[in-house]
Amino acid sequence: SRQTVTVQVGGMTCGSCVRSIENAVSQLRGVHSVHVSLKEGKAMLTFDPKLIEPELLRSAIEESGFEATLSE
Ligand code: 9UX
Repeated sequence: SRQTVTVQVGGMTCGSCVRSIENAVSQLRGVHSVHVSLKEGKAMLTFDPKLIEPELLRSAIEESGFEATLSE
């Protein structure tokens, strides 16, 4: 199954920030896709809710060095 979530991300200032978040999150088991928008300051993810939950996605982004807040 597939679910979507948006995470508000603070502290991104360049394209390397985007790539580091995409790399970190995409390696987590259960993540189908991740797209990070530098301009909008957010990450949009799809994942299998049986394998991972939104809070772990949020905390992985924070562990990468950014402020991360689940939205909606
Ligand atoms: Mo760019 Mo982002 O020099 O953490 S990598 S600001």
